[in-house]
Amino acid sequence: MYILAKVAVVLLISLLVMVQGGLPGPQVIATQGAVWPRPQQQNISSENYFVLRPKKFTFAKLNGTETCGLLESAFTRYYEVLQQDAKMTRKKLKKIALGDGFLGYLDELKINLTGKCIDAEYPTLDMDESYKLWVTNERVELQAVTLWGILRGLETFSQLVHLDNQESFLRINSSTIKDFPRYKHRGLLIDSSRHFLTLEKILRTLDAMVYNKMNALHWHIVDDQSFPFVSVKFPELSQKGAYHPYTKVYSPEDVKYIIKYARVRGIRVLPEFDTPGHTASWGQSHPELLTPCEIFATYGPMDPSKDTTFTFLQEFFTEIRGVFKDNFIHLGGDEVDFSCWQQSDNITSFMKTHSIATYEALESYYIQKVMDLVEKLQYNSIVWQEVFSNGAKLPENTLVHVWKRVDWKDTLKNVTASGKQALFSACWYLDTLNSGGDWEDFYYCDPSEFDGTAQEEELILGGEACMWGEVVNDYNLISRVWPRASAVAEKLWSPYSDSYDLDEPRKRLEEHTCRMNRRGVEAEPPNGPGFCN
Ligand code: CP6
Repeated sequence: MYILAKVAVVLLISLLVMVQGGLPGPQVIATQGAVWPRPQQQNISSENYFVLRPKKFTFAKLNGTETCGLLESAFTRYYEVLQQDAKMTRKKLKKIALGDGFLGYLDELKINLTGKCIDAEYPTLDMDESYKLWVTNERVELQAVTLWGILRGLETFSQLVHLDNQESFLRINSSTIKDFPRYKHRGLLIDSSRHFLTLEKILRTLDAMVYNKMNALHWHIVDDQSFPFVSVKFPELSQKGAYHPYTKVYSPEDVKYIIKYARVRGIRVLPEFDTPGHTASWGQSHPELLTPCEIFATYGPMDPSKDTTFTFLQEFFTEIRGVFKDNFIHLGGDEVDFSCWQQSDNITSFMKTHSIATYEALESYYIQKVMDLVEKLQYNSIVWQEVFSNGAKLPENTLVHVWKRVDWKDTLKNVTASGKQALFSACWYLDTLNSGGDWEDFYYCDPSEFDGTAQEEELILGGEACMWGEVVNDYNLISRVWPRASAVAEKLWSPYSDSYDLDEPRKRLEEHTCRMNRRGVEAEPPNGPGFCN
């Protein structure tokens, strides 16, 4: 009996292996021609399709559509993407008979930009990124009011194009898409202070952001460890504060290049000059800015008791205003260590004469002055949540950036209940690593899931995935961020979903990751074993 059972089991297993064709298949079968992040409304046929002939294909402006360099360069970029995709087709099979559902060749996409095309324009928090896309028998057209909407629509169009099952031609299924973002601020934080990141990796990061419809690069450019930003007015800041005064710095040309590269792709660049804490590198050349700590003979946070601190910052941010043209700047304000202020007799007497009772109030005094001076420079401020919880009086359009994981729902409630606008990052830390599949943790977390009224929920403008740089440099930046940040990108763009079943996004992310790989982004596999075409 026992032997018989054994034989049966062996036979059964061999049968299974034969049916399987020997190799176990990939665990997650990728979708084909699915869009990431998922559009708000989409109707994509699985049977009816067009064939795109890459060499013949053009973007054709509808009568009346204005053009400008930004639009033309976007056409060039996406034309290149299609040529790249075309390289996957197997030439031998080109003459394959086209089956049922073939609707014809798709040789042009009509571009209908109903608004203006302006090369000098910068993307803003309030830009309109909505678009409509028809790829049907009646109409093959991309329509948007703004250039930014056209850019998002071109990305979607390029993702619909995929290799057919026989890998012989580029296929695009008959589709109708109406799309717009759920949140207007969809950001990624990179940290170039803990490790220097080269221009090249920052540009690749911007490319990947485009593929994920992210629109804000939060550049945590300086911190305690290094000051790579080259100031024209205060060159000593990077000369003394960078890891290397010539090779590990961002020259004014580098910064300009990054901002322009981002701008033409519809991405805002928001620098963070984090103060009064996290400022040790400023002290390498300007120790007078920092509070001397009496006990350890070191330096602490910026010294709020001296007027010269603020005159310096006034001059510094005046230069910054001319470089970073977005309406927002991130002023930090997080994790201020009060111990040094506590030790300082000078600070103690300053607090007495100004009737400042607590260190929280002292930080508020400091940051309010900084917010006031950047407001005079026509900047709106973004600040980390401590600035809010310490009770600082925030100017009208200040955004409070919620980053602490503990009690984040309460924090969002408190911020929005007080009428302040918020950005969310609390569960989107890319530096916390879980083996494989941890994009799902990011995906399960949704900023709207706090106990707020509809009006309070409206005050959440979006969020950011955060790639802090303590253990991340040029060599692992891209693969650590992507495709994990893609999960955040979809939370911020696509309609709300409370489903615990991630089967659908899992397959789509599998395809999206392969697509990013093809486009030169070294994204890591999100779902365990598998392969890309
Ligand atoms: N650096 C700065 C950091 C962090 C913050 N500010 C940080 C703190 C905790 C975690 C991750 C990052 N590395 N300047 C807090 C906003 Cl878990």
